Amino acid sequence: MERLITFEGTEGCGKTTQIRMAGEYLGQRRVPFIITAEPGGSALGNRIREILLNRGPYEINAEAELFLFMAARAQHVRETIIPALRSDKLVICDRFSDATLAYQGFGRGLDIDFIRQINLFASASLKPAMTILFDLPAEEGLMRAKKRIAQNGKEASAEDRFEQETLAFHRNIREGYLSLARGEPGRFRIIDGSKDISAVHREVCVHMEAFITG
Ligand code: Z5A
Repeated sequence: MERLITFEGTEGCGKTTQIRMAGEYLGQRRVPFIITAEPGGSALGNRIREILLNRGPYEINAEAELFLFMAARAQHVRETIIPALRSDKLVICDRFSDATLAYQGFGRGLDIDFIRQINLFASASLKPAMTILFDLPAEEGLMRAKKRIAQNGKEASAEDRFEQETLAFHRNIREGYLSLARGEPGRFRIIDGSKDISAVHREVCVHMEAFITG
C-alpha cells in the first residue's frame, strides 16, 4: 500500500496547522516522513502556485485553472512524492487529487468524470491510502483565513483568488468533499474542524497511529 496521506478541507479548515503538529508527532514516533503541499512541492509547482493563487493582470478561466493544477501535480508526483515513497518515507500532502474534484468539479462546475481521468494521468495513478478531511462551515473557515491574512499584513490583492469567491462557492466545495467522503468511506476520516486545535490534533493522532501500526 502506498504510504501517502492527504489532508483536505475547505479554506481555513486548519489543515496546515494540523500537518505541522502531525509532523511533530511522527518525529516523536521516529517514522521517516516528508510533508509537502499542492499546488507546489517542486520548483515548477511553486511557480505555478504563484500564478494560481495570486491575482495577476490576467484572467484564468476554469479550464485553464484545471490544467495548471494538473501540471503542478504531474511534476510534484514524479519529482517529490514517488521518490519519497520509494525511499520508504511516509508522505503527508496538504491537498491532492480530491481538492481538484472539490474545487474545479463541485466548485467551478467542470465535469467530475473528466477530472477523475486527468487526475489519474497527472498523479501517475497514485491514490492516497488515507485522507483526513477537516469539515467545518464555510463561513467559519473563511473568517479564519481572512483573519490570518489581516494578521500577516498581506495586501488585499495577494494570495486571494480563492478567498474572494462567493460563500456559495465555498459551500459547494464543502458539500463536494462530504460527497467524496461518502463515496469512499474506507479512505476518508472526517474530523470536525470547528473543535479547538488540540482536540482536532488528538483525533489526527488516533488516525495516524492506526495507520502506522495497521
Ligand atoms: N486548489 C484547487 O482549487 N484545486 C486543487 O487541485 C488544489 C488546490 C490542489 C491552495 O491555497 C488553494 O488552491 C486552495 C484550494 C485550491 N484555495 N482555497 N480556498 P493555499 O494552500 O494557500 O490555502 P489552503 O489550502 O486553502 O489552506 P489555508 O487557507 O492556508 O488554510 P488551512 O491550511 O486549512 O488552515 P490553517 O492555515 O491551518 O489555519 C487557518 C487559520 O485558522 C490560522 O490562523 C490558524 O491559526 C487558525 N486555526 C487553525 N485551526 C484552528 C482551530 N481548530 N480553531 C481556531 N482557529 C484555527
